[in-house]
Amino acid sequence: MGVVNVTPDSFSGDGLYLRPDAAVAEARGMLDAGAAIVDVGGESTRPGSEGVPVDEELRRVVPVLERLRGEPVSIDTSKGSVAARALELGVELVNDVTALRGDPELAGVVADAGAYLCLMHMLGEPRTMQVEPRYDDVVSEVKAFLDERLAFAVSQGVREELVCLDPGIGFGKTPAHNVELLRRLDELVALGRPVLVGFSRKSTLGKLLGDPDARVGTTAASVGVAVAAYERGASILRAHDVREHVEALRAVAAVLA
Ligand code: HH2
Repeated sequence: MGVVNVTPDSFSGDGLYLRPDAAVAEARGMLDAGAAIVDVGGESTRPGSEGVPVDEELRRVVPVLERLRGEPVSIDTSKGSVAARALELGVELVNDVTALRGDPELAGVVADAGAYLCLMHMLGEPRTMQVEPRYDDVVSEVKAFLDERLAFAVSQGVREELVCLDPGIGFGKTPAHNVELLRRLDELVALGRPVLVGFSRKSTLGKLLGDPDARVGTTAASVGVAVAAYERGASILRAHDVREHVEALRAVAAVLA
């Protein structure tokens, strides 16, 4: 899954704000490089971010989605009205970092469209999530949360076979929590749904390499953890540097085959 941020403030610094043609070129490049889908987002969820009004989010993503019609696209949104417009424009998957806790309309929108849905774990909300996150056992708690949100989605009419689950790397987690989630990813895979992992460029990677103030991680570190996630059963890797991830994962898949 290639990341296409149509935002002025994404943590990874790749925001393609108000330049739909640049965002579309980026997305097409990712698909050419082997991405199975591109994830278009108009609201940054980086630690400390405040969220954007619906009109602004639509203004950012709609021109991009219009130009990408016919391509495999997901929409990174928590808003029912943004998802509804995106689905009209042919989007296949709704990627909701709130796991249907943000907007009560979203579940119905996804269910009515018969769309794929990603449910992600987040402790708290982006504005505050990195303020001393605490767990007794991060993996068990994330697993219980995802299990409950999956049951909720199904109760709202979303078909279980269309749902994937995501531990939410960096969303209310310390580097130790993020590493533990990846180390024990098999416990989340045991929920029986495809698992998506988004570790690409996240600050934990820079911290693992020795910079306590790191805000982003390198491409090499991102690829390394993507390979580790794949080996532990992840089905979808969300990445900014698609070509490097595809090359690494293809090679690893050949070794593991
Ligand atoms: N991470 C980000 C955004 N959306 N969605 C899922 N399912 N999983 C993730 O790990 C995830 C996500 C944050 O990364 P990015 O989109 O690059 O940054 P920003 O939110 O600042 O635009």
